[in-house]
Amino acid sequence: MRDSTSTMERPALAMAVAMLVLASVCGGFPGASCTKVSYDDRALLIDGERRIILSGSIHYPRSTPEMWPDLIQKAKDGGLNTIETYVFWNGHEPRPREYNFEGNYDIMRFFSEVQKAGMYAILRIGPYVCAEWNYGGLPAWLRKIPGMQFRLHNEPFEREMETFTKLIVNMMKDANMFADQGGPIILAQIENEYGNIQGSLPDQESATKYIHWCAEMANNQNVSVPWIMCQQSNDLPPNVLETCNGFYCHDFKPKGNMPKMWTENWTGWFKSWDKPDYHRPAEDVAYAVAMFFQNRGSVQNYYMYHGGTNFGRTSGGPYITTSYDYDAPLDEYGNISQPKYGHLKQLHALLTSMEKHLVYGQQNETSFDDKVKATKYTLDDGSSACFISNSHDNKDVNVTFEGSVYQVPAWSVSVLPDCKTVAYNTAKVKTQTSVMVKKESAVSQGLKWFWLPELLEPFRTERTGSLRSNELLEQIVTGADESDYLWYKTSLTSGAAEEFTLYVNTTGHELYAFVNGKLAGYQHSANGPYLFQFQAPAKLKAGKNYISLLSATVGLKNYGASFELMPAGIVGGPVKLVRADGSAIDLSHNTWTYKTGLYGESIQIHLDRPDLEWTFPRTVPVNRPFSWYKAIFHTPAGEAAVVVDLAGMNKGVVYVNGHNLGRYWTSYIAGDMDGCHRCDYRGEYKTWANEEKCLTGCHEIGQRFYHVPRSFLNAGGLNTIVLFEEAGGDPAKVNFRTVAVGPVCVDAEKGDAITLSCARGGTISSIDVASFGLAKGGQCGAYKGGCESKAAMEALSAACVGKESCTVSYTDDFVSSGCEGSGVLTAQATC
Ligand SMILES: *[C@@H]1O[C@H](CO)[C@@H](O)[C@H](O)[C@H]1NC(C)=O
Ligand SMILES: *[C@@H]1O[C@H](CO)[C@@H](O)[C@H](O)[C@H]1NC(C)=O
Ligand SMILES: *[C@@H]1O[C@H](CO)[C@@H](O)[C@H](O)[C@H]1NC(C)=O
Ligand SMILES: *[C@@H]1O[C@H](CO)[C@@H](O)[C@H](O)[C@H]1NC(C)=O
Ligand SMILES: *[C@@H]1O[C@H](CO)[C@@H](O)[C@H](O)[C@H]1NC(C)=O
Ligand SMILES: CC(=O)N[C@H]1CO[C@H](CO)[C@@H](O)[C@@H]1O
Repeated sequence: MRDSTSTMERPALAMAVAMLVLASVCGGFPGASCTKVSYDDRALLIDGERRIILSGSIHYPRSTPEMWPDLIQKAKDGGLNTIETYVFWNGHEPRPREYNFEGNYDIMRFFSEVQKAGMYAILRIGPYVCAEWNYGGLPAWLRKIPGMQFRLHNEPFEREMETFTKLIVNMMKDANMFADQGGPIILAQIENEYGNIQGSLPDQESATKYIHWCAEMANNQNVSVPWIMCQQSNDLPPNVLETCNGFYCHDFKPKGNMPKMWTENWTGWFKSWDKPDYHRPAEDVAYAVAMFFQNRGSVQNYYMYHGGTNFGRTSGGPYITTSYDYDAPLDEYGNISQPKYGHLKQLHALLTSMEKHLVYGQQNETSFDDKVKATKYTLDDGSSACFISNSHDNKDVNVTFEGSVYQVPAWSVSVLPDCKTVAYNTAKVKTQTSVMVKKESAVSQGLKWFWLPELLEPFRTERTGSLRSNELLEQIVTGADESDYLWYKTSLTSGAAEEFTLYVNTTGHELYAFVNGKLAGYQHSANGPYLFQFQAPAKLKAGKNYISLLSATVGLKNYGASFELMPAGIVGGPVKLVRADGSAIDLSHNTWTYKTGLYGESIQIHLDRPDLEWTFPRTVPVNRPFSWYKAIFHTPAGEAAVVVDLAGMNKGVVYVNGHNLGRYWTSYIAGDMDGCHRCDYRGEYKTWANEEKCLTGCHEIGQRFYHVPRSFLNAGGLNTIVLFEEAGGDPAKVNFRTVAVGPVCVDAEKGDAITLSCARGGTISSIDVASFGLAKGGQCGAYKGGCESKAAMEALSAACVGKESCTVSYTDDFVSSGCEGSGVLTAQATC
């Protein structure tokens, strides 16, 4: 063990050492073109040149290797120069020293795809990553190691963390992935958002020792690129760089000689089963990014650029959905989400064109009031680039700057690459909105369902489990999170038949209770407290009786101080049989036997082994808990993304051709929130304190559609879908859909070229609207009213119908049609 206190006493020396490492001659790797990465107070220096970094997060396990090249290329086409990802420890090391680098965990393949695309990479090892990922990425088996305390100064945790960090670093080194080896990696991260929780940890001295140990350990890896820590202002070790996470980071001030870096600019927000969908308006994301660069930011990353899917058992929370769409510029399926993608792409192109001004220019600010200012970046050659920002929530302003008047709408930034002409305003979205629709595929017709009951008997009655105890044990530690399910079973002898209420105090997340093999009741906890008191009628017979409790988790907590200690399952109980008169039999200290997982999991039903005898009943049992269903289906034609609609099901897991697509919980209806009823991009975007806005899907199924990546399907062939339905549903309603562009809409002002486009494959079938004065915040596809411009309607219809895309200039004819108004024309077409 390293004595980290001695480092703390020598910050200056440590810093000098860090600088020395960064400054050391790069190379020693024959044949590779080595790139030196260093930094100053303005920017990262790549081979001595200050650069701006426009980065986007794509988490490799949340898509498939077949999707990676397309996602990375779309990020590049969208104007980014860097891809950032966390590293997912519990995915790579599911059991101690048993590693997985296959399929969507093939991290080396992901980094070579980034390299092939000619982009930089940011390697965020963590290995605690939060990320709405199961247990924040930490393996649950760590909890079985004696003396283990997560994210504090203790030998077991630091040893395991160092072992994994070294493994990843050495894999990257062996493949020459670091910049000085000719590879794409320009930054590496250790730990993650520790500063957010450090103050709430039980042992402050241990916490500070730990975070300094992290920095020291990371620097000892000699990776030749700077190590960063995000959200670590209060106790920043000397040899790492600090970065900011949040919806806005323009007011963030790094300490000392460091550039202003933003590792997580949240493009949207994650979804939970009980919540509607979050949307962060494109105007506001663009505002935040422009403000960041206006205020000397130079390294910025979109969290997420592509969110993707929580396949298998990877979603965290609990209660994070299988979809991790995040309202990102690339949607869950990897399709471009418009207008966000296009609106940001235009901004990236401008920022890139202004790069020299931003990182070398002399900065000069003019304030008009406390929320309106112009910033000018001037180079020695006299050329300059400017921003004018207006941070008022609802006050548009006219600014006189260098002799010209500029109208700057509330909550927006204008970008003037030559300090004269406004090339872009963050609030004026010129990119079309594309509404994606899910069209039912012909392959859904006549699906025939096979059925198999989950074999419950062994765990409900005689069979002894894998473990025995006189205590009611915590589920995460007991089962090491090998399955969502843990059986607790006990027996008792009764002198006579008697009626009770079975009472179980559990920390969640779900509980099924069986009395003598019969299901007595089911309950799940509410998102948040998770603790609940289960009650169900229980009839005992004279003689031996069995009480079996099946506890299920729905993704483990990933955030908060000591998040790992948040229990799951029936920790200590009590479990009681209560009589009508209130007297009770306490079963809490009975002998309980334990068994992890379902029978179907143990024989891997999802792999559809030929020796398994499915029944093919005339009427498939419906609303029957603990059922396995199977059907064969054809691959939908074409290239469009495929989803499966599970609206008729209840709660369970869905597999296609043996791939676990994730948990489904279609009986969970999203609640109502005020945010469903307001959407003004102006003003700070928040996802807490009941200040949400721009939500959709209140009162709708939390997640109805589940992504079936094309690479999981047999092109042109037959496929198998297997459902494990835990709570009782109806497979007859299951259908497959393909994702296509439906209605498209665009706003235009005089002088603009109006472009409408159906993505690959589709053509415009009709122009539905071409009007002035349509209310802002209306829904594309449902626009009505306004004052129609006949001329615009005719011009667009002539140019667009039957075409994949079309461009029409907004001419004077359009306005002379008798419409008064703002001059903003809205066009809506159907693909
Ligand atoms: C890092 O470099 C130092 C100094 O050259 C060396 O002593 C150390 O062994 C290296 N560590 C690793 C992990 O390569
Ligand atoms: C969605 O992405 C897939 C994969 O790149 C592509 O084949 C498909 O054409 C895209 N669909 C749309 C509507 O852009
Ligand atoms: C900065 O702006 C102020 C106020 O507009 C002006 O007086 C000053 O000359 C400017 N400096 C530079 C270097 O442009
Ligand atoms: C800004 O100037 C324009 C053009 O003169 C005018 O129509 C508008 O009302 C002004 N806006 C504000 C907020 O003063
Ligand atoms: C239920 O369990 C929780 C957590 O284990 C415990 O804090 C609480 O006191 C228990 N409640 C009752 C009524 O026993
Ligand atoms: C978790 C986190 O970092 N939250 C921060 C996100 O950004 C907002 C606005 O900058 C902060 O208020 C939050 O604390």
